[in-house]
Amino acid sequence: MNLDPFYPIVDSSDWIARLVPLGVRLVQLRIKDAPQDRLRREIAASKAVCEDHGCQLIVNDHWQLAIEEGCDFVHLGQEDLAEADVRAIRKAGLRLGVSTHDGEELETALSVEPDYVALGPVYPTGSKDLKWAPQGLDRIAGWKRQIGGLPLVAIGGLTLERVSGVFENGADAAAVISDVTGNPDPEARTRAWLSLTAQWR
Ligand code: 3NM
Repeated sequence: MNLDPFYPIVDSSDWIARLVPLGVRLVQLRIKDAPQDRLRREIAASKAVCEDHGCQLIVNDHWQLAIEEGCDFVHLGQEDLAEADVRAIRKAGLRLGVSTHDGEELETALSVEPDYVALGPVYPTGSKDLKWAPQGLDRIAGWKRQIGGLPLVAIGGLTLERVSGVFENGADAAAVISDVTGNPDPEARTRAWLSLTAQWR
């Protein structure tokens, strides 16, 4: 499976409607706490936009709703993975990406035969509280050696200026929140990411 190298993560279908039409081919909807009915609406609206634009939607955490809404890809952190029914996810035909931060988590992730593994935080991030120190670029190369052909997603503190390093060290995709949605001009920043990452597509 091929992942697009530019993997923005957003927290609403409004963001998806704003950014996906610019040419984004891979996006994650990551909504932490919200009532079920709102989550369902957000997932359905995101899916509709992504379908219209040939973009792969990946739903974070809410795998039951993702199945019910007919989505085909979910992302789980380790805690969510521990509680999730991976067989039900697979039975429904969904693909699965898993977060990892250390060797033990990588083993756990690999045990469910994921469709990609994410490694973070590559650099310091203000978007998520994490107990792990920044991993650095060497760690990306080490992860890639271990997982071989399985796609590797780098995440955490990535910016347009820094991102080349993750690809040079073996990452297949760069997941990013604040450098895009925290930018004063998110549309222009998205276009710049698309243009720079085209070389790794
Ligand atoms: N997961 P930004 S780091 C959601 O290391 C997330 O697992 C991480 O946001 C991990 O691009 C992170 O703003 C936040 O640093 C990424």
